[in-house]
Amino acid sequence: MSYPYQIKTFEQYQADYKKSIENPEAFWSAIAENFTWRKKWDKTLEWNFTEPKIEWFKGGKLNITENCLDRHLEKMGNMPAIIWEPNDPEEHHRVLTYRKLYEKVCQFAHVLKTNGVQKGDRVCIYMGMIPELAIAVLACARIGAIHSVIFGGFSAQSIADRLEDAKASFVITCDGAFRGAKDIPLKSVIDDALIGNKTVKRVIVATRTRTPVSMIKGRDVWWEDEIKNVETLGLTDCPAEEMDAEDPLFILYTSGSTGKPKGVVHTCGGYMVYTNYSFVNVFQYQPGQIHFCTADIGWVTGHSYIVYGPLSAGATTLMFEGIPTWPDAGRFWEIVDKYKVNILYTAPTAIRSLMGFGLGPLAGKNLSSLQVLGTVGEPINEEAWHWYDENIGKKKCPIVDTWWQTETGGILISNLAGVTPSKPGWATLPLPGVQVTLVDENGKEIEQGDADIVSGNLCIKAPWPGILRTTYGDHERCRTNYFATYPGMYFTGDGAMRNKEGMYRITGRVDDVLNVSGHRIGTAEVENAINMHAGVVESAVVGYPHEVKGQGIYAFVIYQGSHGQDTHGTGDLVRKDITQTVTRIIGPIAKPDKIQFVSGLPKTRSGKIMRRILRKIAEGETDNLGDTTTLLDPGVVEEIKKGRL
Ligand code: 6R9
Repeated sequence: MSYPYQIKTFEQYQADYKKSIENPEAFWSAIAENFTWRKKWDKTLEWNFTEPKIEWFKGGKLNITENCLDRHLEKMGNMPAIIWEPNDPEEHHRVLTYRKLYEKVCQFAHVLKTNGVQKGDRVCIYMGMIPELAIAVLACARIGAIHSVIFGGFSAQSIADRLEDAKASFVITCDGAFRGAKDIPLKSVIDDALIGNKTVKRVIVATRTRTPVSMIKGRDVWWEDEIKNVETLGLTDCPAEEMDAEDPLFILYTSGSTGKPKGVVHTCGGYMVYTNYSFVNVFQYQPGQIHFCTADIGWVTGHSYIVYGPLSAGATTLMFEGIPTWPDAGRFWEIVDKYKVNILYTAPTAIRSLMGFGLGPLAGKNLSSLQVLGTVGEPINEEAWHWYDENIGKKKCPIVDTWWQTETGGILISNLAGVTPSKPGWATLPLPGVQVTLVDENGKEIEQGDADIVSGNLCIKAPWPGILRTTYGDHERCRTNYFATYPGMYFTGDGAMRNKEGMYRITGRVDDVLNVSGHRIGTAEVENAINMHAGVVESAVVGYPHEVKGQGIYAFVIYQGSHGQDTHGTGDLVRKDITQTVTRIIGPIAKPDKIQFVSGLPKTRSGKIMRRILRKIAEGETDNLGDTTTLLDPGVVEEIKKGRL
């Protein structure tokens, strides 16, 4: 494959950026020409950010899997598409060539069809990181079913909420998943999630861990049996469904500042073009290179940079089932060495956690294949950046700091590896087609003037092809969440700084969303879960700086337990109960790191919790709480300060 739209020099970046802003339609339609379309689009872009309504490649017909699979078969059928490294290093790895992956996707697409899945149906996928997960995703896309992948760490309750919101009629899962020393009973979690569910007709279960499962007659079938069945029927090639460019491709649930997670919807045409374009340019992918993105496919990073971006570019993508610290903290480096990985894309939290093990785990690992390093998910602190640069990249690999979101589909702000300048801690410049700006609280754009650095709320002024189109089943929520705060702009929820060169440094969320180990968690979600505990009267949750996770979760809880539990001294039992409740309702990723019992929360006279004060206390800045005179009971602040953990 060649990528005529791959930017090679800084000057070209500047020229392309200019072109993309002056005439976005001409710019993106020239890029879209490089893909396989059943029918070309009539209109490249139609949009307004008021409703909002965004349509890219309007009238175009395609199937994304023809771009990820079929078009590579003739010349690259024997090239590895997916290399899979199992959790247990002793187990044999698997390689799926483009030909093999194509066959497996077609076969499983037939399984979906024979089980009654139709175009437009929502299929929930809850699996571990095995090749069958990627196969399931692509098989859905092949027949036009809308996949919604749920990360294996979410609880039955979280899954139930998502199944209901998506009105999913099918579930694909595994008996269990291996993650480090753990064996997670996925099917059993699904069984719990399905209690009371009215929409799911069938559950397809792939075998992985041999954990005992209960298969419900008439509802549950084994993946392997179904494959045998389509083999017996002689079903091999499966023609791809013709999709409209604006037909939904997938739903991915993500946390916001209020309420339950929302289902971000991406569509076929724009998402394909944008993930491919950003993959090829940010990582400067060269044919034959091995790309290792360490994310889970349950997050957007896995969707865009393990599956769709790399495969649409004919790349070799490495998929890892396990975790960075098992069986020891040298696992990533062992994988890099074993497969001669060229591009490593991971999260700051993983880097910080591995830094903590020192250089021992690197001993004897040959990392000389590495050419490009990347980070994503949260701001990277300079110490971690330099450790990554010196010890992993040996100072010869550009590091791309890629800022983006579930809603953006692909990377929006990042340096391009070795092509545009990098700066530790800075995501740097927007990609072509991305019109970034900073605004103040009133939505007024901030001018740079003579200032070295300005800061504000990060917004985007015009659509790029990968932008979300709606939130599933609730378009109004999409409008109010992203397009109403600053009319005429997409508001990211992040704050950022900009320097004279026009580079951006993301400082973190400015709304009530936490970022724990690169995972987005809404404070309201955690509070609702804590409040489910019978003894809890009220709670407030804020983030605080955490050495490894980036942010930790600090909960202030008013507790009125029965049978005389002591919450003020050693209320550790109660803490454990509350933690268990959160794990049940959301999943282990949302567990509070600290729970402080309080007798009251700082509230305004109108009853609003003043989180600003709690945040400061959690951060340890107790001397500088600002104005507390508007509080209903200023005395409560003194008590909370004293009891700080
Ligand atoms: C891709 C992904 C999005 C939020 C985003 C921001 C934070 C992501 C970042 C970053 C600083 C980076 N974030 N990349 N912050 N520098 N390079 O992570 O999507 O899970 O939706 O999270 O993550 O706060 O708003 P998602």
